[in-house]
Amino acid sequence: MSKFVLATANPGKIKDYFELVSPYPNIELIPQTQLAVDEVAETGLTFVENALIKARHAAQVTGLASIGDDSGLVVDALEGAPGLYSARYAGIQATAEENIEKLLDALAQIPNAPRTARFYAVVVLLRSPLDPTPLICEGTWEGEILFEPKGQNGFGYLPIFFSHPHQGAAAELSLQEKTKHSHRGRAFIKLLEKYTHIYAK
Ligand code: ITT
Repeated sequence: MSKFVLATANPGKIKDYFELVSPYPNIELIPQTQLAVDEVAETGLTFVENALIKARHAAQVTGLASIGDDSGLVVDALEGAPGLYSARYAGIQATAEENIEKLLDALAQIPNAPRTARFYAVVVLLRSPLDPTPLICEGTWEGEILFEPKGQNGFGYLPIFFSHPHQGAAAELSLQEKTKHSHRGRAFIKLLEKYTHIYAK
């Protein structure tokens, strides 16, 4: 049995990971919120730096191996914004609705803006806080920004994301469909394969 603290406080991410790990009975993920791990400042300038900061902090506080995730929505017409700042695009305490409104407004200011975008995730695995060889995998999910929100499922920017693999609005997908093709799903499955190959022999 391999046990990891999941270094996120985002309930939407936690649901995704529980779904993704469900076919693997030998992997146990414990959300950091159940282990009294506080949130750490995300001071990195790249997704990978922030994922490592979160994973290192959770490993340090709990003494467990950890999995960290940093992710966001990258919109081509906005030069990659909201990107690294997706969670706090409309302010530190911004709701998903406020972030969506700001993004749609920003795109509306650009005449004939291309709507292409992608979700991006980096997932890292640390065996200890000072692990010098973290496992690092990334995943993307290609799509386009809709003109208005559609669907009720999931979290964050899903209601304005048209998923190319599904040809539909991402917030209309079931959790199973979403995780199969999402940035997080692709990154995490690669990470599990790498982990099994390197450590779990
Ligand atoms: P943790 O740092 O505790 O993990 P967070 O929400 O702050 O939670 P990030 O800094 O990685 O995490 O921000 C990612 C943001 O990008 C997230 O809050 C959403 O707004 C958006 N996002 C990432 N993955 C998403 C997904 O699968 N569906 C919808 N929105 C997503």
